[in-house]
Amino acid sequence: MAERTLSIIKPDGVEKGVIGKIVDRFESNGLKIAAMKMVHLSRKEAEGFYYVHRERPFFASLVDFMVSGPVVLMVLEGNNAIAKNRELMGATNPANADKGTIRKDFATDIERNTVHGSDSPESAAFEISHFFSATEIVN
Ligand code: IDP
Ligand code: MG
Repeated sequence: MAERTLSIIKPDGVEKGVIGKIVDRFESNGLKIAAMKMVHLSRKEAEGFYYVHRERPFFASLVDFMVSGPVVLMVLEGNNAIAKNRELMGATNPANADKGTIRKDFATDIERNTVHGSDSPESAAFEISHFFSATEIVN
């Protein structure tokens, strides 16, 4: 089923200079870039994006990290894009991530884990609309 999902290359991924390598993983595995922009998130944007995690003990630190430098926001499109992106990303904690996944290869730790990917159709719809207007996404 053709689907869209939100991907973020987090500040550690931009800082490490692996934007191109990460985009290549997506394009080489059947995911098309339907929208893309580099931005430096405001605290308000980052807090709104991670609203579901607001009660978690790591929330404040996570928001600090996400506003610490620029990020690359992307809409990825393809068959089962949500699950496919999560598979390419690997586990949240890179120590537990499978070989060959983005987080295994590039992440620093459970917080600075290089990429974000939506985890359900509902979160994908919320997250895409949080950062992109309809006219910014190509068909
Ligand atoms: P996910 O990104 O794999 O979906 P979530 O549980 O949704 O993982 O957590 C969102 C983000 O919060 C993670 O990607 C990571 O950056 C950060 N995070 C998650 N768990 C921890 C933790 O235990 N300590 C610090 N940061 C965490
Ligand atoms: Mg998540």
